[in-house]
Amino acid sequence: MNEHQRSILLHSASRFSPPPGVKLSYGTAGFRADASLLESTVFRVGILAALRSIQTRSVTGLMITASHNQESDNGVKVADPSGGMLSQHWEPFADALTNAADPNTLLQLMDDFATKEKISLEGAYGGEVLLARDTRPSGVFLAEAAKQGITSIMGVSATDMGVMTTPQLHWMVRSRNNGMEASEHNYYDQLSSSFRCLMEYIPQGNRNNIVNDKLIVDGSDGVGGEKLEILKKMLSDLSIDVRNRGDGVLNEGVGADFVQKEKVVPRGFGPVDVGFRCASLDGDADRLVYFSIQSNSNKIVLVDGDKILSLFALFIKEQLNILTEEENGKVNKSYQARLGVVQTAYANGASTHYLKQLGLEVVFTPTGVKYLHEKASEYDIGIYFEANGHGTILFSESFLCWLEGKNNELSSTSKGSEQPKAALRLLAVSKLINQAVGDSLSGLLLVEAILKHMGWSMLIWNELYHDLPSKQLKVKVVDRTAVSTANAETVVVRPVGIQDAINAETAKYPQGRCFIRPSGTEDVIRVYAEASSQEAADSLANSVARLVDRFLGFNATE
Ligand code: NG1
Ligand code: ZN
Repeated sequence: MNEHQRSILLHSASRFSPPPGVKLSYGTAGFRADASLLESTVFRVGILAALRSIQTRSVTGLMITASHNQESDNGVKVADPSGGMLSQHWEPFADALTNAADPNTLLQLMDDFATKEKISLEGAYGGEVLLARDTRPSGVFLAEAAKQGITSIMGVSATDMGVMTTPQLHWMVRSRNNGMEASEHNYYDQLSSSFRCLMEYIPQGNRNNIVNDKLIVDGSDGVGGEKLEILKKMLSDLSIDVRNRGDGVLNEGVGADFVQKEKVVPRGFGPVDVGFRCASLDGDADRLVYFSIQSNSNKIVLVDGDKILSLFALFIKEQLNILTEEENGKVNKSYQARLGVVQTAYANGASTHYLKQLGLEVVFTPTGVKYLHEKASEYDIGIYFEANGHGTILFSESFLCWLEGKNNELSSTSKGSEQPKAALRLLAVSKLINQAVGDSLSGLLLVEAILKHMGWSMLIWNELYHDLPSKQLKVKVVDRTAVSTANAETVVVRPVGIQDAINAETAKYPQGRCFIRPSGTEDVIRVYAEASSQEAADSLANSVARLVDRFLGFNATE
């Protein structure tokens, strides 16, 4: 790098010293920690996002959020030019950059990386980073640090989008790089118009059956509630009551993570809501779960990411079947779209069984949307979801091209038949669903559209299959990196011996399944157990948590 660039960086980096003794790592959701520890990290991630923009000659994104974590935490992650997560081969550089002890070490790292990755630091290319934050108060000073980091790279500008949901920012990055307009209004416009298109093609028979009761949404007191308020004004076929719009404490007793893990009624909901369709978003609105409230109880019936995935898969399969159905005595075989479903070990066993029995190809990846997203992109239509409600649908360019062509051909030759409608529905889904990243707002509109299409209540949807009872626990350990896993996190390879002990415990329970893995976002080992009854799942999870403590806990002797 030239002297001018060097002096700009030395000057700005000296104002953002890393807190002593803190080592952070770019996990499944970027860097996360108590907000007070993050200023220098966010500054340095600003630098990283700028370098990535220069290297790819494209717009990148920087999002400041700690999603479902408590309000005092914050985090930062980079959106790649595709709108997806930062390319994995940049993660070690992110770690090294954030943990560099002083400005000179930082510059040396940058020099080495820039040479290796052929990134010009001479200001020759005008890069751009879109920057946004969730509603956490700490986001304000962290966004300033990010701007300083981005603009300390010559030729790169920071465009502050203000308060956005994580998926909105990813959508904007993707749209900008596809040469499309990418304002917040464009986002609402695309979602609402594709939703209207799906409404238009609801089968005649189901029109009278329309599910017209209102939907109540828990905004987790985060950014999702206020954005949904804007979006809902653009929809005429849907009545939405938004609760927890930001007047209470973010993620405290509310939100998708709370609802999915605790399975109890979130704050702001009560007995008057019994019988209604309810949904919860998380703090940055990239997760979505549905639920209904049981009468005379604070328990909920949870309709999680696995069931949203099943609903989407069912609908898409139905449209594909219509498109390839026999017409005039011959099967339309012009395009065999590969439809794939991607899950993680957290997917309820009953959902996997259901999807396979529909004849779908189901594959597994480790936890973390970057893995699911990558796998899903191998299909013409790849649907992925984590049980916690994070997921989306990806369409291949070649399939969308074929669909456009099919639509043009059919609209002239088969007017009024179901085939052109199926093509239009799939095209509308590809526009409604956020293909950059899981998005609770677009996911919610797709769920609502499909329920109306099917003429289903939430009760019928929930009956697609019955979840096996499950239990999740977390165990604090001395060093979570002591655990390493294989086979999409279903088998522990280190520490030696623990997997045999888990197997022996699991074998005691009918339909038992259990695995452990180190969390990528918290300093804990997570335990997941499934069995034929809730008592059995609880008991299996507890026994395995004790095993984890014995092998890795603070009193472990090995
Ligand atoms: P970790 O902390 O690695 O389990 C959690 C979620 C992931 C993913 C990330 C990112 C569970 C069990 N894990 O990761 O699925 O969503 O956060 O937000 O829900
Ligand atoms: Zn989130």
